[in-house]
Amino acid sequence: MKIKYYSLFLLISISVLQAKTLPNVILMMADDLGWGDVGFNGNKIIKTPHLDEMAREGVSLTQFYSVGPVCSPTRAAVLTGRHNFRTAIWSANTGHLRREEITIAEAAKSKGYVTGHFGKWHLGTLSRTMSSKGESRKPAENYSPPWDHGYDRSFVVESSVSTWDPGGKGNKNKNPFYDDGVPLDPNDPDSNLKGGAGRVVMDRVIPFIEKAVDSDKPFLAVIWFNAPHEPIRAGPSYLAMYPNTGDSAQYYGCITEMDEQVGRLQAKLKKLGIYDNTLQVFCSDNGPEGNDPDFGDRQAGVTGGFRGRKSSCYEGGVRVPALAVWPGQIKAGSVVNSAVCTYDYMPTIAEIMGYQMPDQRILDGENMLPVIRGEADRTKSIPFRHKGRAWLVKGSYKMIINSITETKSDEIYDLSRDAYETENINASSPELALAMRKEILAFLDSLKESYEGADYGIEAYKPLGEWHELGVAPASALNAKEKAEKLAKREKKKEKREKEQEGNAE
Ligand SMILES: [Ca+2]
Repeated sequence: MKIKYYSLFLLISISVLQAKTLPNVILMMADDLGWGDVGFNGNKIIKTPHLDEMAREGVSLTQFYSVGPVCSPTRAAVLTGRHNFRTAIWSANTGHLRREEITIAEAAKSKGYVTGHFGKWHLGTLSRTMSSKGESRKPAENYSPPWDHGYDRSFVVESSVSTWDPGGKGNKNKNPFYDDGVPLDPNDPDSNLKGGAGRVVMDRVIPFIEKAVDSDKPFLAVIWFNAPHEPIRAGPSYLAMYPNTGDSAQYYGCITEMDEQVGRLQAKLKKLGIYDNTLQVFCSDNGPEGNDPDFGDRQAGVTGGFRGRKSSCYEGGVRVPALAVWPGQIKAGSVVNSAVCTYDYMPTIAEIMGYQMPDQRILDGENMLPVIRGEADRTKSIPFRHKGRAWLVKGSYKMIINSITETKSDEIYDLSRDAYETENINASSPELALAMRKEILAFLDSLKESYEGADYGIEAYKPLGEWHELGVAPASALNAKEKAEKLAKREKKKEKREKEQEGNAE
């Protein structure tokens, strides 16, 4: 008996010791930030000095894929290491992170980490009775808050909020911030929801980190900033940094506000003496919103020349600005041009923390450490699926398809010499086309199996939501009249928002 107790004691001692030496992990993400919207990717207008400094202290990742070309899909990939269709998230504001998925927060928690999520959530509703998107979002069905997914601490908002005064205007607000599950009233003087959205979020991150350090525990902090997603607004001091740029100053200013908070975090990590023992990754969740901007547009994001923007399967939709810092582990000032993506977070974190998945479920990424250290190239292809298209990045090639059976419109680009996707080499590469198509179709089958619950080991699993076959509209797809009504409603909303933004700009 004594021996048993002794072994148990030894085991606990070892795990405490391991937990102490394990690195902290901070995953930051901007919302709709274009590849070309940061100084470290060559932007000459937008001031991002702190992100640029991080790139100098770590690695700049020039071919980083968000995976989703819109919000929720990428966020599902970040937390699970799996494509969003596996958890029945078809696009932004549809479906939710299913309870049966294993998140990076759950993995970290099981290894002794304290876990926190800050900023946007976008993976389900935060209340069973209310959604920022109204009744049609089915809040009871899609209730799936961070506190049900392995987070000890959360300060989150269901969907996008203004990048300035993000708390909204009052109690009619259907999209409040939830502080550990409790909705906040922006009119409460103690709610601290005024000013820059970056600061509002970072004011919650920093005490979380200080507390973790005090309790001698490693932490995982996931920080999903609101900038520069609509409603795009910047405060007076940030607007003043961008004279003579018209409405674009709002866009530039909200990015600089976020950057300032990234800098504040860096200073805090250094002051706490944990900077060296912390892996930090920063990326965006998809390409920039809107059309190619004219001078003075509020949606002023740039892709750095890549084709397409938010929602697109082309590089401008999914290739996003990214960097990683981990002093002593990642070479300062390095640049890695090999592909990495948000699917890779789960395998990377598992490697760092010594976490083993409890089952054989498919992970779509790989441990990114050898790649971002410049020691090896990626080994796995990166598969994508959004709406009517599926695509694959395999080595330097990228294939895009929009039908299971029809191959006429297939596209292949050689990204090593044609990163802007101007020359479709599909017709002249029959063997490559065959191999890549086969891989994409196998991926689509595997998505469907996961959607049906094959990974969960639950007998007769009943998935919510209807499967979306490539090239076939789901049976419940809106008819023409419904579509027209929905479009008109959206236009009206957009006009109203633009009016509000004009009002705010005055
Ligand atoms: Ca987004």
